[in-house]
Amino acid sequence: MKNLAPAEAAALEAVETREWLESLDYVLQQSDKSRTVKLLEALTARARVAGVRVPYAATTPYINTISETEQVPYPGDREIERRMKSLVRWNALAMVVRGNRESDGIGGHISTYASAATLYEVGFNHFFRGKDAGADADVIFFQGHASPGIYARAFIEGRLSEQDLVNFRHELRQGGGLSSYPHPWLMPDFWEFPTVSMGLGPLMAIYQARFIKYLENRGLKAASEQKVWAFLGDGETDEPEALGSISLAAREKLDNLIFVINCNLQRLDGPVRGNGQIIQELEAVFRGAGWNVIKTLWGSEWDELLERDHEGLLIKRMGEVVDGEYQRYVVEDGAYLRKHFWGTDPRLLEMVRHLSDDDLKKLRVGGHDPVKVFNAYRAAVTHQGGPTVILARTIKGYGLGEAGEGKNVTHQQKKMNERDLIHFRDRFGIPISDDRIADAPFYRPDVNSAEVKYTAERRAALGGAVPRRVVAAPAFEMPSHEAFDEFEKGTDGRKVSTTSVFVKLLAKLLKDKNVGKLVVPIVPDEARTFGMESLFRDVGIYSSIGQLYEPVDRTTLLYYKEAKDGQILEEGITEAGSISSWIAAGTAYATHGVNTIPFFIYYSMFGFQRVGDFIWAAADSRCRGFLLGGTAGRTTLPGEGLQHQDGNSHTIALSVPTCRAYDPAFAFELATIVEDGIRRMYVDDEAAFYYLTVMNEQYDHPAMPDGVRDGIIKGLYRFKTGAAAGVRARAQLIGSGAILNEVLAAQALLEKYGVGADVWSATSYNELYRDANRVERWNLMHPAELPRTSYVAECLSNTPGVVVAASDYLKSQPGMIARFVNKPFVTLGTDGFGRSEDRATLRNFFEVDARHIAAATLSSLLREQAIDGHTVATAFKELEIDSEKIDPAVS
Ligand SMILES: Cc1ncc(C[n+]2csc(CCOP(=O)(O)OP(=O)(O)O)c2C)c(N)n1
Ligand SMILES: [Mg+2]
Repeated sequence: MKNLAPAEAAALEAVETREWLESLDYVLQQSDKSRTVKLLEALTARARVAGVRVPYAATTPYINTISETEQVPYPGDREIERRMKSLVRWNALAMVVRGNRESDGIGGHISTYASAATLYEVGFNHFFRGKDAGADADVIFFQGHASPGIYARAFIEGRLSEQDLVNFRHELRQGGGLSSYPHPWLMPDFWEFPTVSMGLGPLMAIYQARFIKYLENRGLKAASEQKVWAFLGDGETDEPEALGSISLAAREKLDNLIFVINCNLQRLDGPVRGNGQIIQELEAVFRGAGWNVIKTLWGSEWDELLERDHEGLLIKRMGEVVDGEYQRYVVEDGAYLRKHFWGTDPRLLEMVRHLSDDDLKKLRVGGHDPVKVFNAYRAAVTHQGGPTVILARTIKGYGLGEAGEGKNVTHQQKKMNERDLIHFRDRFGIPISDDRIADAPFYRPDVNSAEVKYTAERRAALGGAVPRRVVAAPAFEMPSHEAFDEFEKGTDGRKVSTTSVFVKLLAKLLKDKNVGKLVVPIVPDEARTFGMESLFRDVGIYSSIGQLYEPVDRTTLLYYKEAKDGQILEEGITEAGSISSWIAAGTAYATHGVNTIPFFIYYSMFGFQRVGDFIWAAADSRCRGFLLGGTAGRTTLPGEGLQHQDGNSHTIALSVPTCRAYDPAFAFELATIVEDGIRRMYVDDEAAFYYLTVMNEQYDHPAMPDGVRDGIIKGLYRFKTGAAAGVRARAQLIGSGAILNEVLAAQALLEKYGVGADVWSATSYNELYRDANRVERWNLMHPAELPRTSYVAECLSNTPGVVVAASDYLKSQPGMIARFVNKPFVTLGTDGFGRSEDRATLRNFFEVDARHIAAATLSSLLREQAIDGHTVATAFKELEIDSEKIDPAVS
């Protein structure tokens, strides 16, 4: 054709195109679809060899992925389901409207659920499996702001009372209320997973799906049909956590995972992508990552139009309208649609000539059509070999009409006047009379009504109510004390770090006959940092496909062993992913009825301050387990400098109510805390988890003194008594973690200046503070009764001399307990930015070495006039204290 005249060439091209298409039609008729795919692949490959650059298309046309011809008919009773859905819509709306009338500003959301109602109802009626389905029960992350709809359904099902709905967002009323969002902490029989800090849900869902495969591959859970459903907003996908691990889901072939993204094209302030198309953007991202992407964009009314779209004009038009414009169509009438959507081409206008403006307005989007949603879900649950994402197009505030449908303010809409309520009632056929409508009464059909009976039958067939949190873990047998015993004997002069003590303890627990299988070690590419590589060989690294290669270090003792039943979750460099695995494992006692005990060890600086919000969600989830902040301590980690040296984590840990944080110094302390922690979490069922900082300084560990077990757990015990006779003054020195050794050295220094000091180990300032607060509060509330004494006051108040406390963390750590001890109290700590330096220099810089501890003690004693100025001046000189040195806290 190269040498032909243009007209001739065009004619020939048309013939050629037709022939190719006819060939394709023939193949489509004769063979199944896979044959077509193979042919197209072969053609593409041949073209590539010939140097043709076939353009890469990450997206498909802006139409439904599942064509009408692929659909199966809807299996349910459409009419009953529609009525039920309308009632759920109404009660959800009434709950928020009434709540805000009664107490202005109480909040709640109407428009999110209004957009998602069909997505949920199809799930409830046909897919979501409840707890009675046993191992097959689904795991569902509900979109947090859709909670009113989930409550409204539970109300109609008879699981919640009218009073519960009245008490939405009034949790402190008599009998309790409904929490604003999914919070297992506040509604432990209802919600399973907190989702409302946006982005956390999707990431936790991915790791939950992966953890299910881990449990199944390790024989801790029967192989199942269980699915993890994560419902999220399109705006939410801007959170890096939401999309951050989608490649893992594809790599791990998580066909038990389904994301449903409610694409109402809006977020809080306005359109998600006014000038673009969020759905196409998400399709590209998920397809690129290897997900099965199902777009559900158009309702059944469009099928006939698309069928007549022989020239592809409609598809083209659908694909060129930006989201801001699509949003506009929601608020405009049919005439506007005719002019602006269809009117761009006379042939398009012709296609809809037979439709009235009203008809045009009634062409639904896919996420509001149960048939389309059902078929999308069906395709998702039967898809094998990878995760599925459903991009369901919906309308924010669907049905609210003037009160907010499609409007930018709709997310915040909480109030509706009588006219709006009447409009909504009429649109959804709610049987409430004119004279009552203004009060927005709840409406629950009779238990014998078709809606309630149908719904109950559907739920019974699918394994019972959803959502429901049930704890059905089997009885727990404590590990044998032998696993901890060794650490109580001390290291006999051998210098080891608390990190290696932990790793040794972990190895012992992994071998324990009671808990060995249940231990889940989790590490984000730091195993070698913590000396854990011996575990690679011993218990293997989990890999869903085993090991397809011979590891480079195969001949060495500690080779990199990946196995299908491997026990270690080596997550790679993702603290967010690792903590999500930790949450999945730490809540498995409820989600899966398995008492897994997760130990997540990481660089301590990259824990609370990097993934703190996940830790908060873990607490909300009633998560159990151990977090180990490795390489901890601002001055104990040398060299790494400002971004790595952690002096903060204990302070942040205090803010998490169910977190018990410890800074142990000695092997026996660590072993005692872990043993007690396992008992309290797994035997006594306490809803708590543990945070332990472990350090990499090596030193000798003494044997466990008698009678200190209780003090270790409570947070303080006297480790060593100082000289009492023949001394000029007395003092109480407190240390924790590696700094306890500096305190012990300071004790020796102080003896030279005639000061006899006792040395205390503070394993947990946070626990001491909580106890003291509890006691102080009791005393405040009971002014006429004998006051109680806090544990820390019991320990220290009647001891002689001043108190000096030093740690590798902020001064506020010991500072928290100072006011409960009726004595002069000096706190030393590491406020400020870290530095790359060696340990001794760092401790001098932050003034937490033995010299500064001794100097601070003498200084405090002088102020108390318990020692003479000359001795202190001499000591300062001999200890080389630079009184004018810069303040590390502000340098
Ligand atoms: C981490 C976080 N940041 C901000 C918010 C506040 N917020 C709640 S809903 C919302 C908009 C949600 O938009 P989208 O995800 O599209 O959900 P939709 O309601 O449209 O379904 C925002 C910003 C939050 N809950 N979490
Ligand atoms: Mg949205």
